[in-house]
Amino acid sequence: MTTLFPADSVEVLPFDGSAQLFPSFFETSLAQDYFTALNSEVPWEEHHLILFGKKVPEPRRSAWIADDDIHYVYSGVERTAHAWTPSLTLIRNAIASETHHSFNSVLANLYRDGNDAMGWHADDEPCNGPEPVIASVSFGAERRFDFRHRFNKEKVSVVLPHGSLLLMSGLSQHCWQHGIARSKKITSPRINLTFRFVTSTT
Ligand SMILES: O=C(O)CCC(=O)C(=O)O
Ligand SMILES: [Mn+2]
Repeated sequence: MTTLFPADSVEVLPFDGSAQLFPSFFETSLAQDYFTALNSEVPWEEHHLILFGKKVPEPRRSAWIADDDIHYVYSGVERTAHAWTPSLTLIRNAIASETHHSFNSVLANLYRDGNDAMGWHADDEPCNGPEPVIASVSFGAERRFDFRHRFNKEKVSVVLPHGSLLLMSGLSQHCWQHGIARSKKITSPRINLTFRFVTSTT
């Protein structure tokens, strides 16, 4: 059997699911071109979350991009899906052909600097299916990605390099939560794309 994967990959999770890191999935200069293109192509939005009954802005910019027939309800609100941009289409195609998985949507996140973050969560909504396959691509500043086991609280961390792919699958969303912590040391932006295959929730 031939594998289309780049030779060097590492398994990040010790058990209960898989998170396979391909540190240089895209070579540096292509990754830089994608960062620049995505920064201007993606319709970055400020979203809000309800924290202790108060509406607060999320500490990052984001945008939801999906195929035409996909509707997605997030916290009771239908999230408006944007159209695929040229770079997002190229990246989706590259990832689909290398991983042999298909993706019909992507959540794009822009962390402007180390003050932007993402809290502990798992991508385990029913629309993601029973064992979601999530392909997470990173461009720009390196950030630490933390996993925390839901039941025994074991922690595992990995730094996500510019141009890397983290492929999460199996029980990873059921048994582990993940997040990106704030870091005062980070002064430059990072773009993250999490490709998913979702079933419509409306
Ligand atoms: O920025 C990251 O690496 C994580 C993003 C993430 O977990 C998500 O979009 O669900
Ligand atoms: Mn996530």
